[in-house]
Amino acid sequence: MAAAGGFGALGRLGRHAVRRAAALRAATQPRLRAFRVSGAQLQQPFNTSEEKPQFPGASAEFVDQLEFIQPNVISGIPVYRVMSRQGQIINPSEDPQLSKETVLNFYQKMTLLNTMDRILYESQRQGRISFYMTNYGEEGTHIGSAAALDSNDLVFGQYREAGVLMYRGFPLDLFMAQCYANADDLGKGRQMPVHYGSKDLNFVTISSPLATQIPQAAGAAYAVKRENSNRAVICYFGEGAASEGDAHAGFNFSATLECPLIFFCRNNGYAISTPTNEQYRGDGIAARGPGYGMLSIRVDGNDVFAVYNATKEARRRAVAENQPFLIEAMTYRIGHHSTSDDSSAYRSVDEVNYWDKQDHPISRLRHYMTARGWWDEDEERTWRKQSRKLVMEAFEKAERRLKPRPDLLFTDVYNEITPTLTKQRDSMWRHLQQYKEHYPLDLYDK
Ligand SMILES: Cc1ncc(C[n+]2csc(CCOP(=O)(O)OP(=O)(O)O)c2C)c(N)n1
Ligand SMILES: [Mg+2]
Repeated sequence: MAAAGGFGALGRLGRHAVRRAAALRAATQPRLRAFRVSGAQLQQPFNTSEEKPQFPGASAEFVDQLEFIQPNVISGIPVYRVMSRQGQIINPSEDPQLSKETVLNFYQKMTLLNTMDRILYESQRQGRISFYMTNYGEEGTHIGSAAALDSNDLVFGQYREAGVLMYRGFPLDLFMAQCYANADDLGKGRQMPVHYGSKDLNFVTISSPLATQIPQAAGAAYAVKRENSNRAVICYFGEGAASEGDAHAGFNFSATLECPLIFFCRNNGYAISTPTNEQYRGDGIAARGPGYGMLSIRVDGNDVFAVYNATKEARRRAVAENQPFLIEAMTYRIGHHSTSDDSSAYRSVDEVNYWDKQDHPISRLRHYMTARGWWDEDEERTWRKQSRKLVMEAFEKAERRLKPRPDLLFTDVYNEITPTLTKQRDSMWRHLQQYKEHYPLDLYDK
């Protein structure tokens, strides 16, 4: 209706008259927007009597010296942390004071993810699944951030955030079903391994093209704000994906539309073989926040409490004030990029070993727990055995399960299957009938 009325008016009055009328309306009507209006971003009042810049695009003073703005004037945005590498709380007022039960849950989720990664990685090496991506070294970013959200907050992931889904309660059976593309897979076997999704857990299905989730998350956060539903959206991405044009679109839309969105960048040092010093020339990803008018912070991603505190506060303010936040979590990708990569071709074993042995999110949390008498060697041994058993059981079950019925390939895009798809489906069945000796149809659901 509004669009039809608009075009009709355009025809009658002409484009300029419509623009003038709109400008007049805007100038004479009080601002009706219910949402936050940040003082810093308001234009300065229009006042031609003063010798000040009147450009609508910036609030600024004139200067009479030619000077370029230096990038990185402040050398290095600081890294917020709560715990030292030995798991000691540095500033007691920053201690989130989580209960023993909560901390043990963090630890168990981080280590379970690690165990699942080892088994699925090996399974790919043995040719049992087609592909895998490990999360080694980034467990703190997943669990710390996931724990700081409400369960109905919407998650957009990149692909290396399996711990977020695990924290939300996605069972091992479903992780395995997805990687095996078996009949229990929620995606019905249509995606590559690690492209998880769960409508029940508010986790949007992963898609391979980098950074597409960033503008989608901005759109979703805008919708959430319009619903006034007290929900936030979180969008995870790598420092490599942040170089995509889509990242700019997502950042700018969410800032200008004032959306309750947490941009969570996992800066793990590499985008496949591209190190960060070839990825960008500014001060990481956090430095881009001010350019978009976003509140930003850099945190130690290997400190699960620092990630938790930063995400919790960003989430609280994003919803209360309707504005996006940018968190850059500094971490290190200990594993290869994926099973299609061999990282020894572009980085040293010493470098990887440093992060694995001396600055690991799991050992840091374990130091913290041990110092409190919450965990010891015996408990560690028992849990390692128990978690391995849980993963192996799910793994064996997934491997035995049949594959999804082949004709599911044609469902779920349209509510009702279209004539063209019906033709293709029938032709597939004829083909399978004719050449059945070439297809292992007994491995598929009937
Ligand atoms: C549009 C697009 N370009 C390239 C790729 C290939 N690709 C997949 S992952 C990746 C690197 C991404 O690195 P980063 O965002 O830092 O995430 P990380 O893998 O380090 O977690 C690239 C180039 C892709 N999937 N999509
Ligand atoms: Mg990366």
